[in-house]
Amino acid sequence: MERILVTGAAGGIGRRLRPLLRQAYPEVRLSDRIPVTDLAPGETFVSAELDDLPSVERAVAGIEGIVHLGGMSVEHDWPTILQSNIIGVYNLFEAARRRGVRRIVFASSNHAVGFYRRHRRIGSEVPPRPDTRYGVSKAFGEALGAFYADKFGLGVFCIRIGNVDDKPVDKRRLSIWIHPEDLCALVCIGLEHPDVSYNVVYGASDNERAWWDNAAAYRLGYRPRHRAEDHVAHALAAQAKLPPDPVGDVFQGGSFCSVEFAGDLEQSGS
Ligand code: 15L
Repeated sequence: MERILVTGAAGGIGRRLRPLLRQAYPEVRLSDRIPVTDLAPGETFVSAELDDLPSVERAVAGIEGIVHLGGMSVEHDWPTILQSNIIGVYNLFEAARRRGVRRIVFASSNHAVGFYRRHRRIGSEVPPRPDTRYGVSKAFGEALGAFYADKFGLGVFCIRIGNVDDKPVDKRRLSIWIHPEDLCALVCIGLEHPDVSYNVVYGASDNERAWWDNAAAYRLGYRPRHRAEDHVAHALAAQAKLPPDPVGDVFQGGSFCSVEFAGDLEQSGS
């Protein structure tokens, strides 16, 4: 693959992936609603509003594979989630179909399954248990990906990303952290691997405390190089400064679960 598009390139994950993707792909087109001005050789920028299909179609023209990081990356009010993560992701898949794109790597999130309890170890085939409107939108994106894969033959690779950072920043992140280099390795599998048709994997490094069985990624050759446990002292020291979260501490989604929570702690989740 020669020409890829990274949507949401101005965001935190986009900024971290750009230098790594440049090493793997000769032409990297970046899109965002915010201009990216620090372009490196091999990078170009095109402005795109995800809720405007013609502008998304212009952004994907001539592209072989898309890394879709765009949209709202945390919980927000419904009108915002609807525009950016429901209508926006539909426009992205539809534009890709119209323009003959071969692969989409969809940045899903652990918050699509955030209401699973921490004592459970879940694989990527479990039903969604979203913890937020944002998590619902990620489950929608995964379902839309399955539809475009099955109906139109697009290769779709959904990564339920944990938390991308240089180090895990608290106890929860020891279970779900992913180093940018490991995420880039997963993205490249999603764009390149011949067996990708519709796949869902977890975006996690080699984490001893993982809540996720990531066999689906390992089967495709994923071999993470980073281990959360190497940063355990840092993460637990940061955790010690945080207030307890009686709801969030029960569920994998953490504070995304506790915000607005009015459920029954015994009954909610799975
Ligand atoms: C996410 O999906 C968010 O995009 C990110 O900002 C983090 O909050 C992460 O999940 C997390 O669960 O730590």
